[in-house]
Amino acid sequence: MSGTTRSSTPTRRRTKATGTKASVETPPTETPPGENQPSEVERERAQRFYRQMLFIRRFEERAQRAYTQALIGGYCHLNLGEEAAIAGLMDELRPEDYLFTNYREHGYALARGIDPNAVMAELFGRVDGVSKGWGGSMHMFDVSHRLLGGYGIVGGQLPIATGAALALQYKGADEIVMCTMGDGTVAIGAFHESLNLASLWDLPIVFVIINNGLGMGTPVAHSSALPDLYRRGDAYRIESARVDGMNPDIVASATATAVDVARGGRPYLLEVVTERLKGHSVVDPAKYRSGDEAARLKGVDPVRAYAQHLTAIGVHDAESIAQLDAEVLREVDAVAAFAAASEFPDTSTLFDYTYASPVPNDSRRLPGDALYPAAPIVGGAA
Ligand SMILES: Cc1ncc(C[n+]2csc(CCOP(=O)(O)OP(=O)(O)O)c2C)c(N)n1
Ligand SMILES: [Mg+2]
Repeated sequence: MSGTTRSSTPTRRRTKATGTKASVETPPTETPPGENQPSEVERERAQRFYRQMLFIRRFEERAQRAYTQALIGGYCHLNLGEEAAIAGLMDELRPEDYLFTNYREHGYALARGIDPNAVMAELFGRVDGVSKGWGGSMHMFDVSHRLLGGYGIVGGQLPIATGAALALQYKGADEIVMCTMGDGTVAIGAFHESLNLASLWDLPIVFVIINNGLGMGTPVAHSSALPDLYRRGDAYRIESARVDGMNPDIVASATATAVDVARGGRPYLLEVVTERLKGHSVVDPAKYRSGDEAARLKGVDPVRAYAQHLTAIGVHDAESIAQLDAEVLREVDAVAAFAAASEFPDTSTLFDYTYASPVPNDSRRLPGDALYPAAPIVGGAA
């Protein structure tokens, strides 16, 4: 297991930009039994990571099943393959830090500590959901856990997250913002505007690119003129790095550095290289993938790889891994049952939380209502 060296958290300061440093880390080498045994703290963290990753995996598989049973509607994007990235990233945030992410967000909500019942109930569109059933898969929002969305517009979260970081700086707070996005997001204008301002204003924000190789069906090399996405930090004097996102220890170690920089008053750009094991959303059969690519993916699984690693270093064995899996599956079954038993919101409450305060000309049109109210016909029959 790779040790994570944490520098002590600096107080908020204005630091000079250090330029881009790329560090492509390699997976940790296995430790022969008896040598360099992990410390108790490392064991606990490894067990926490594994449980988290396994829970996300089983939760997402359950969501996929529920979708095919028409218990979930609308869009639904899963974190299958990104479990290690999520576990490592989220573990380095303090509870009071803020997270903005995109529509591929269930795992983040879970790792942030939101009740899994509320996450699944949101997918089912029920009143006990984290957004009261009105947001669905893409729009989870929970101020108490400092998850400020869930955005369906690619890149929509970036300017808002940057503004939140400005607010924190303005207040002199010690909190930071983390804003995650996909590889397909870096060509959006808001990416450049946000990074530019974050650097000019020394904002306490970590931008994270979850590079799963694809924006829907488009490979990175076809969408980005500079496929080394972390190097886009250069254009804005933002320190950056690329890490292997298939191992939570490596992700956590890189995140610790990024978070320290942000808490010190400079933005950071972290590219986390991971895999999307299934289609873009649950209804995408991913036919654009070649046979070779599909075969390669069968051999890639961060959850399985971490289980093997933990078995090799003596943190788990085959029996404890199987027991844990059974336990998690039971929990996820209970979560799905909770969601199915929750009520649908009443349509009369549909607009209650659209705006924080009343807005003139607020449209209250329901599906089926006329787009424009019928205008009186001048000179028409009475
Ligand atoms: C502004 C905008 N353009 C296009 C879309 C349609 N769209 C939804 S997801 C997506 C791909 C984004 O890929 P990436 O940023 O890599 O995230 P991933 O889905 O891989 O997590 C696109 C083009 C959108 N939602 N918003
Ligand atoms: Mg992508």
